[in-house]
Amino acid sequence: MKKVYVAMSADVIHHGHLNVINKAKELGEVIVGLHTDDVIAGYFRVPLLGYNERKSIVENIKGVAMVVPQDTLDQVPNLVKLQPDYVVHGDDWKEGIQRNLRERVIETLKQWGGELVEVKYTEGVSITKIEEALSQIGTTPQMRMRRLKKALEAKPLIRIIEAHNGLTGLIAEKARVEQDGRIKEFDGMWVSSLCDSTAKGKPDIELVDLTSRLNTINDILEVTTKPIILDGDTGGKIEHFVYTVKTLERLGVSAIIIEDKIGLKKNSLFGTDVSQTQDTIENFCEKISEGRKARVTNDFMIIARIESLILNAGMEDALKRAKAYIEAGADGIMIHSNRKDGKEIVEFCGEFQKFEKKVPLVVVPTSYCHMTEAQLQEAGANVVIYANHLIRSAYPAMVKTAESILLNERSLEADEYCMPIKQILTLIPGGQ
Ligand code: SPV
Ligand code: MG
Repeated sequence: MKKVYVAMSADVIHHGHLNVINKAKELGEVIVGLHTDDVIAGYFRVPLLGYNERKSIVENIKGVAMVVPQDTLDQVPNLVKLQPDYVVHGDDWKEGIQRNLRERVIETLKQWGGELVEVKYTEGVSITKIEEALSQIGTTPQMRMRRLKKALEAKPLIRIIEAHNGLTGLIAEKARVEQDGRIKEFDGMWVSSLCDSTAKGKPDIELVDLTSRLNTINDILEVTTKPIILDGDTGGKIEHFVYTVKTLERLGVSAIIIEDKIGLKKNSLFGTDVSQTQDTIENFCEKISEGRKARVTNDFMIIARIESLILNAGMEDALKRAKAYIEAGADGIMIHSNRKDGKEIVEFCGEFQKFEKKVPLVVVPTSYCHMTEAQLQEAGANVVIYANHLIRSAYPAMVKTAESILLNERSLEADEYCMPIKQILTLIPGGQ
């Protein structure tokens, strides 16, 4: 019996997959190389189904003899191991990044006289269309909440961007670029206290109360499906925090990050220019553990944010607190810094890697914005939050337009800064 190799993701199974498998079946015994979760997450998006779930579906397709993990996009390592007589693939990989992969397959097969067989791409199947349809259906609070933990399991680093209303939520949901054959998207949204307050014309001092923050969250929930991380400021009084946890979990928010400060909270990026007080380790640990007890599922995450570096309390204090907060049950740690060089963040991340008990590590590269995601991942970060960039880019653009109208006493000159009327009318579908 000839050996036939077929690589696939099989996250959303459709008749195109079956066409390829049927062709492969005619040629011999079919071995499916199933892309692992991190391959799909790295090149596309976090898979809807995990590897084992996808494996058991594919194993049960008639004609599939075996499923093996395909842990790179490149099939060559598996081909060398299995030495199949045939590789079967859709004929849609002759262009773009896939072209290179195709050539490598052909070259490798030559070593033992193997052959690439291409099946005509199945017309009418569009993963993008299927995805659009799925996003039209929407999500449930439970499904959305889980997506953050799933993304953390599937990817070494996830990227989050701030959203402070429905429109910025839609940008976070839909922004998508393709680069070197990889699809890049944000994995979720950060509802920043700074941006939520600023959008309401108020200072970032816990003045915007929970009810108002929940209105913002609700506007975002209504038009998006990606996970939400709430900037929970200090979390307030412990007695109040337990209610906040229950409310957020019920809504389908995935995580709250609370910072270890008490008294009148000011924004961390002021550093020591304003007076701010750090909470005691004991009190903050109690807040974390009471929050943990209040939640109904394990899917909701309580992430502890350490302000020691912001308040000049030192690296040792930051590390001591990280250990204590993890012991108290924190599902993640956020380390913040307002230094421009990023060195203390890299140092903290390095020490954090040595901990026996580890949880996902969150960083917010606002001050040290020269650092790339690759560098932060290399340092040991698992979540990177772009915490204020949509409001910071929108505000100057809006001021420029307003000033242009004042100067010219008409809007003609400002028109070039504005999107065409036709485009704004159809930006949000369903208005016609
Ligand atoms: C926020 O976005 O509100 C934050 C992060 O808390 S920072 O502004 O950097 O303190
Ligand atoms: Mg904040």
